[in-house]
Amino acid sequence: MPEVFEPPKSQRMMWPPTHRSPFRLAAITEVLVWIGIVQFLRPLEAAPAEMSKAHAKALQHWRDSRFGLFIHWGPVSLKGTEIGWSRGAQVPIEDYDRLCQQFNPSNFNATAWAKTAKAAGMKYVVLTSKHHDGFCIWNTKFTDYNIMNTPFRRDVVKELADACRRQGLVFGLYHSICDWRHPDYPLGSPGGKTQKTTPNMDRYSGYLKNQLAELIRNYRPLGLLWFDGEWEAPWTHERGVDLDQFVRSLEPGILINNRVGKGRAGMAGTTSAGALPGDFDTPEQRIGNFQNDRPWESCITICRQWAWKPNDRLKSRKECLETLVRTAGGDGNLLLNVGPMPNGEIEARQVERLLEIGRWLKKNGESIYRTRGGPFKPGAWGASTHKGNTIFLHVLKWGEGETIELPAIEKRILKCSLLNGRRLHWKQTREEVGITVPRGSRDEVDTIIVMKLDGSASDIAPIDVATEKP
Ligand code: FHN
Repeated sequence: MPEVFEPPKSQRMMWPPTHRSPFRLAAITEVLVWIGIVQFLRPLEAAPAEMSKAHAKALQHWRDSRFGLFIHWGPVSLKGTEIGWSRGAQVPIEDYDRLCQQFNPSNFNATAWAKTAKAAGMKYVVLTSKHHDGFCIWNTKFTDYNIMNTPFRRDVVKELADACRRQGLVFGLYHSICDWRHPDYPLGSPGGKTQKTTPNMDRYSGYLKNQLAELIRNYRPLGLLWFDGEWEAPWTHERGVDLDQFVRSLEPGILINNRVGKGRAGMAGTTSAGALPGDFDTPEQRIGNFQNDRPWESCITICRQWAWKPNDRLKSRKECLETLVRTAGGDGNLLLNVGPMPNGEIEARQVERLLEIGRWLKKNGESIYRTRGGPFKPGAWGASTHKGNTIFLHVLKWGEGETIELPAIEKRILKCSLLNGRRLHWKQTREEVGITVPRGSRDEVDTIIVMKLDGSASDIAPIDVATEKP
């Protein structure tokens, strides 16, 4: 039975300062009831075979999805500064922690967010449940520093989880292991550079597990837990292994990223040998390198900041599409981030950018969804994806001529055409493949060539393509 830890009253984040109940019996009763609920709701232990089947199915669906929406949101949006990192830096700690008293995103509409994600061609959504600043955007029993104690008083996690389910999207949560506000977590703001006076990491780990159990049980099915904030000293490999096992015991099919452990290689996001791997690697603010022996997902902001920032630089349609194509071409997923405004809306120009991507995917999605990366590895020329006996060439940059020349492949090419069906002239020798696309038939961003083979494209070993333009 997972430990249910109720921090002593003095440790609970009381906000706003509330009348302390004289009825301690009520508090004890509440804990006992909660223990009873946890015990009752605890799922029957899934046999390892069932666990692996549910998990393998979830991982394949996630991998086939290729594209998801990341959302960094909280009271800090009122300031327009970076979530977590601006606490005690650009924004004094006391001011930052009081922002929740003004947080009232009255235009928040979970259905609108979920419909935007769906229209963007995204198949899953990952929302920050708690970032490094400790603010909890759901109705948690384990701290008063949460959304229910703001003027808004609505459970954002519940509303978005329900909306995603109605739109057929997998719902996931980003959850920060580090917590620069919680008195038991040893490090504090700014940026983990200060020491708490009376830390208690074991007690904090109990708090972390209690909240994760709450999120898994109250908002199921939770498809994915995107851990972060694991890089600081208080978190250890052993705590990661324990947390990974704890979460999977509660939700056998859940996906967990590699940031549950201590093996992430910085922003490259790959997992060091021997480290706790989680289910996928997590390159950040960059397109991951070609890697088809382990799932990975690039998390990248549509602007520059993770949380809302007025007049932030918005990535162009071309940049977003190229990022998606190169990520899929590397055999990875793209988790594209928006930072909603303090009124609860996603900025209109960000919504429009997402809808532009969705319109592109409506037309070209067969070259992205349910594909694997390669066999021609990404390069200056572009990238390739494949499915069955088809290779999709995504030509992003052309040379002088009208012919793209690629290294030879051992499968025989049966046909080359554009995605719109227009047949193309091609030649195949033992040395190379050449495909001619008249200038007038090219796309300004991504010219997609469909190459049909006499066998499965996945039989072809990944091929490096000369880095100069074709
Ligand atoms: O510190 C966080 C940052 O705020 C953001 O949440 C990104 C998203 O993956 N992760 C951390 C930086 O690596």
